[in-house]
Amino acid sequence: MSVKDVSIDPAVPELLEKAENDGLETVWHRFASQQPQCGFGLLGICCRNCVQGPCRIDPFGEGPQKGICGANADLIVARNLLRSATGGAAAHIDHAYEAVEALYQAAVGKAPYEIKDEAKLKAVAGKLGISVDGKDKNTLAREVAEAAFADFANHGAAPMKWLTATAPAERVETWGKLGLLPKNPDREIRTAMHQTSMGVDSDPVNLILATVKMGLVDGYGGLHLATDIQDILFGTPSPVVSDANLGVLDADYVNIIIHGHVPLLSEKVVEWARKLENEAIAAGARGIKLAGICCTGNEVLMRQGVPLATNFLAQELAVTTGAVDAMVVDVQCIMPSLADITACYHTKLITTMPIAKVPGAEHVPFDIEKVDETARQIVRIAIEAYKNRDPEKVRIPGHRSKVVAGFSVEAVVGALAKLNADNPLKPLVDNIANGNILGACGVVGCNNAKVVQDSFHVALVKELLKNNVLVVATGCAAHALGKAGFLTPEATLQYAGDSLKAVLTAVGEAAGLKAPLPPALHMGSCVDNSRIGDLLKALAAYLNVAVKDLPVAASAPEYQHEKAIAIGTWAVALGVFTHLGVVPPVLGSQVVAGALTGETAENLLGGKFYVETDPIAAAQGIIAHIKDKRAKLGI
Ligand code: SF4
Ligand code: MSK
Repeated sequence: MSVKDVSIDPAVPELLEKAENDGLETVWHRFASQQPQCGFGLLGICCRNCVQGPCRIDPFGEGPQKGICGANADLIVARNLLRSATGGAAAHIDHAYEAVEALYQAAVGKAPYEIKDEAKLKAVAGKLGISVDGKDKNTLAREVAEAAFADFANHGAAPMKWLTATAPAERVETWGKLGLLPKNPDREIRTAMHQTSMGVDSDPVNLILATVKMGLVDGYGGLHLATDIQDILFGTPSPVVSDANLGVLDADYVNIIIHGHVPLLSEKVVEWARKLENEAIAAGARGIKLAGICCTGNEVLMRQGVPLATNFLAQELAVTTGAVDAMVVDVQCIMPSLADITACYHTKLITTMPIAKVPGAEHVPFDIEKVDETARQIVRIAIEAYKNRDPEKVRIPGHRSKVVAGFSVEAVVGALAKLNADNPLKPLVDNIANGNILGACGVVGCNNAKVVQDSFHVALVKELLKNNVLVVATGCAAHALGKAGFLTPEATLQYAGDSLKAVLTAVGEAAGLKAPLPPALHMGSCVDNSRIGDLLKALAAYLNVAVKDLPVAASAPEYQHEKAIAIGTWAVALGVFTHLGVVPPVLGSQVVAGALTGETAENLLGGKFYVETDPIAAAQGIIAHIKDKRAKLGI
């Protein structure tokens, strides 16, 4: 693969050329130098779970069929998969836990955050069975935080409260019958690590069921918990207009990029960047521009209107512009190579979390009680760095696209309420029932160096829209669609099939937008996949069917992270047909691959994985599934 042909984002080849001229290596160069990748690893049949190994199974049946301890391919693949899902869930749960701690500290006056969304606070409290009567917002916030802490301290037999309070009742019953209801998220992670250690579980089916359970730990102890708490603290998103792609950087300004996943510090960096504009002007700039990468980017886009710089694969190239004064990172999806790239420019790489340090970066520790001081210090480091910027090294690609983001469930229902105030979901459901909207697909997840950047997201979505399938998007998929111009009213006119276009136009007009709703609705970050789950729950409840019966699907076309494996497993457990555009490392075991993509998953859960590496074929597979569900519903 030529490194010039790695992305459909027009900013990428321009900056790759600059990177090469500046003597830099990027993710794509390293991907090329890793070829060919290990076939055992790709199939999932390599085990390092004890020091007798590594052991490898010969996929052709001629060499060893068992590891030294006797583990066969099915066991090794199943064990590796559960460990990946556990890694992903751990990341989301640690994130959610930090948000809960912040809420608690804010509620007791120890952290300088205002509780911004009292309505959401009351709604969450209500779901948890906490009485809201006569309580001020700090008291109620403390009680909600304590309810979350109680899940982490749960030593009894009751399932996780956050799950039973937020998941569809029909699902809770189904998972209960299968013995899959998780209790304490921390304990589930510990148990899964134990279960997969050498000489414990050797039953691949039992391990697959544990993986499904880990998906539920992720979905409710991670995604849903994080979204709820972040909305309470920082506000539930509502539609906002901004821009995407590296053209949002401006050579005349101090440019600060915020990157990672947890918005606790980045919200404050945004606040302080706005407060310290004068210092930037005194330093000779025209002000301060902020831009986001990965899911921290999505968080501050939705709530603060901060533009998106780029998604996962192009994070190094953002620095290569030579115009970034500080890249502030928290956790997850931060390439270790950023330090090598920032070393070639004046850019300050600032790490902030104790578990995510990078040699060569400046570490400014996030301390919740002093978060204002931390954020102020970070902005001042950026302003100082700006003074050292070398204009000769600056090249900002001219590409930027308008985006409309921030479609929380509350915002979607709010827009629909303009059509039917008493029964907001009715217009949506009526249009699904009459076929104007064929169905819906959540397009989510990462970039992956194995896929031409953004190409799968865009080709798949184009095909779905043409066929009147409404798209909702999160994560780096949402960035990809934003950069390619799919998050705008204009995209509805350009890409949506006629009946979908008519519906989106009617809703947009009724909502007072004077334009159609975008055909792909930006619903947020990776943890905000919980919003998609909530929307499905509401639609299923309205129709009095199970989520598994809805004409919907999910797709992670370019996923790379373990978190995506956990999220995808949660989606399947919810009953959703879940497409993967990159082959997961399970093909070394027919038992595991077959269970996840075949009748076993479908019979037990109603959902299953669907692996297809061609975007058009994938869209056709999703459409066929949606039509099948419609036929079964008799619509
Ligand atoms: Fe080999 Fe078994 Fe040890 Fe894995 S656990 S490395 S298969 S001996
Ligand atoms: S940031 S997890 S590359 S979506 Fe959420 Fe993007 Fe995937 Fe990271």
